Amino acid sequence: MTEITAPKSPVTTEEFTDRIREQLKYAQGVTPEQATPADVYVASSLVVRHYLQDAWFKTQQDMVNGNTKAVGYLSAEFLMGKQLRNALLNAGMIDQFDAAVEGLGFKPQDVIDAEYEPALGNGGLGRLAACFIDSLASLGVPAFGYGIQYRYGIFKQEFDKDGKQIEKPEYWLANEEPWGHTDYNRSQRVNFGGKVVTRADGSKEWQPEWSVRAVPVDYMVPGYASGRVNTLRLWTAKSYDEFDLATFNKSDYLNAVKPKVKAEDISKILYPEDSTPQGKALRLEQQYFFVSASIHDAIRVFYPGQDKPDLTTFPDKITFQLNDTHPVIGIPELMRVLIDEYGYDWNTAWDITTRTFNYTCHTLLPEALEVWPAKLIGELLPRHLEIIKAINTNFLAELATKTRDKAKIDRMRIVTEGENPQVRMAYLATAGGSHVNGVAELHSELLKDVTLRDFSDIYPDKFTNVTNGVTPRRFIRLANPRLSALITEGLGTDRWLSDLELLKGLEPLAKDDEFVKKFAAVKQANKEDFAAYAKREYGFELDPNTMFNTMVKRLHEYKRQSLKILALIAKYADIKSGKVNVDDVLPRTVIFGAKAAPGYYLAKMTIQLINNVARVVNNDPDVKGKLNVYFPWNYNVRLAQHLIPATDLDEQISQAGKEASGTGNMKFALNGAMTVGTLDGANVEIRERVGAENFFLFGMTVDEVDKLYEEGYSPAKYYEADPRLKAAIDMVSDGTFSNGDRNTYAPLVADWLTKDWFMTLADFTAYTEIQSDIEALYRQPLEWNRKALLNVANSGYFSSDRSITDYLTRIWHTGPLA
Ligand code: 26V
Repeated sequence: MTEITAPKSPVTTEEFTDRIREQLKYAQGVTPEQATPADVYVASSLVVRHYLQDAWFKTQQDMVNGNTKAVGYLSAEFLMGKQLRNALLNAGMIDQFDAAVEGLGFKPQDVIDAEYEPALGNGGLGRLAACFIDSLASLGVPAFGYGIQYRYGIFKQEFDKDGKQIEKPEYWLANEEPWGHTDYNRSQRVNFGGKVVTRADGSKEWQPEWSVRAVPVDYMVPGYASGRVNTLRLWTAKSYDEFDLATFNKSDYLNAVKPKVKAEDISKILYPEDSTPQGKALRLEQQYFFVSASIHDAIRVFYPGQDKPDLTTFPDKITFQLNDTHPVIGIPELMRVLIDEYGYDWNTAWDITTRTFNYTCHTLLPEALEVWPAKLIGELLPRHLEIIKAINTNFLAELATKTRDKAKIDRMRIVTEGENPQVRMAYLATAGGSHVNGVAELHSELLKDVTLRDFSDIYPDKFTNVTNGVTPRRFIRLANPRLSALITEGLGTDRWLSDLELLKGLEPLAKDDEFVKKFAAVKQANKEDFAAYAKREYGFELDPNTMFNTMVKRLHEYKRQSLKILALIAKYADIKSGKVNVDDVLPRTVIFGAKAAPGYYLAKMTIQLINNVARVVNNDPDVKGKLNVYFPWNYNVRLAQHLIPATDLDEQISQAGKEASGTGNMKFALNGAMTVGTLDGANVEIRERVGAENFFLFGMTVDEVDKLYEEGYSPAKYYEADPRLKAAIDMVSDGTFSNGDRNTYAPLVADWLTKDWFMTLADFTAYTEIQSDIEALYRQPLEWNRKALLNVANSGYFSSDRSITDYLTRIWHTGPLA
């Protein structure tokens, strides 16, 4: 007997239908006959929100009245993906929704698809934040997600006729958006600019020059089967004045609206860069904007109606997690609020602040660590610069009591010396918070040993690891209903959705050929679905009887999409030169998904190359359909949910020591894909858990990489040494993928041959060698699927519920509401 523990529906199909009709009538102003799927989407979403309302109230009341410390997850990005079906699942109303919508004459899928995806994140960091707030609510932990409601999300990616990336604005808020509730009565003033004056009593007064109204837009975050509903509070920037009347009266209309435009620009657009900080004033404005509003909001929530709250209890009310360095300006902001607004002395304020904040680092690339020019901070936030300098002075004094190593102390400055002093945000976060964590074991080790080495020497207890995870609700249950049903059948319960380690119970079933065949049938059906989806959405003709081999992630040199495309070209060259008989080639469909930062030249050129390899290879009759390359544009959460369940082989091939964790790797393993990967990020832990024999490992280790850098890396050597690598690179140079033009990819080729910072060439041979193992196994479907099933069975650890549990015990020291 199968034990079903999914949340009980609060509603019958009949009620659901009536409520949708009601919303269509009163909110949408249409009859069911006039309604479009988009109308039904809005109406159903409002119905779901109504059903969640009481649980939302209760969660807030229990949080404020009880004594369970809440979590404030401060993040510049929340990459939520579509809301409706997730909310239906978590609230237990999926079946009633499907039946009601069908009864009204609509296809549930059309209604779901009518939702415009909020793409308020770049990639892994933003999606992790979304998984984490789902898990917090599912575990019943009181929490706020705090961020920005950008009017434009990450750009919409298109390809032009030459295969180049084109960025189009993603104006998601142009559409009706039923989930966010704009709460004008809970807004906060956020100030900028001006100067600091010292009062007669020696206290400081910031006299700002301009201010912005931060208005919260609240999203419900329903927990899965927990009865709890948390809040994602995204701030939107509004001007205090629509326009300046005096200027307007002088007929200077443009200047009259300037202050409004400037204020509202703050939440206008998500920065599409995810590695090189540009040091742009607007970005610092965004960071301060949401963090300042959030801190004041937390004080409002936890000390309601109190003029003189006792803020020494603040760290017992809420703990703020800094998602990367983007919200780190919150540390001097809380100091300022405590000292200037509430009159605490420095030491008390510092004690409160350091007990309130913790910092998660999400990168290993030194160039991705944010550093702000002190001058810029001084112009925008003069009082904060004073506070940061004082923090720095006190910190250096404290260090002097802990070490005699002057050089070390000097390296640890939060504010650098010299003509153009810089504020290092990662250092400020480490000094100003209780804990620092990396996002996978290897990453946390490297943080301690390399990136923040001096800090971990002096404050070893601050450092810890929390390996990332992903929510099984969205990424298994919603994305892969067939596999979910099979798991539930295999385990005899659906409790795995809230306790993912139960997947371990599938392990014995890997010995049962009948079960493995069912598992294989699920994958096959998912591939057929994806082929139909790709046909509909992109006009692609995918053959579901080929291996689906996927590489989806941001385009970055360190992630090494180049390695994948070069290996593919080498295979193509083998076919063209007759070195391999095309009839012996294992049929493969390679699918890429990736956005490049608009200013990242080599990344954009790599996209162009992949598109042109696709054009040439897919249309070459010599290939006989054995190699196919597709690059669906605008990779996003929706596409991920379709593609991941249909993938046979996933690529996680970053240079060892560069990918902090990866979370795509977890989603693929949990959906029964095999991984080809390096010993990097969470790959290491995935391989440990699923077993070395069930993971295709290749490439240099971190130590080997370091050694090679030290010896002096010369990529040309590898080009000369491996004829297949040479053939592939030559094919890129000789115009095969550029209609005969030899210049198109010259900068890319020059980079490979002379710099190749991430050692793509050095790992090429190992990468192509492992392909024979992969292909040999794929030719034995039962054995392949057995191993893929073992990946599912042993990946339960990678639930974001487990990550959150680790944060609770290691960092936050709180738990579920009573
Ligand atoms: C960094 C920056 C740098 C300043 C400019 C704006 C900006 C915007 C976003 C980011 C985030 C880059 C860091 C990031 O996404 N890290 C990824 O975090 C994932 C979740 O922990 C992890 O799985 C990936 O390995 C890691 O690359």
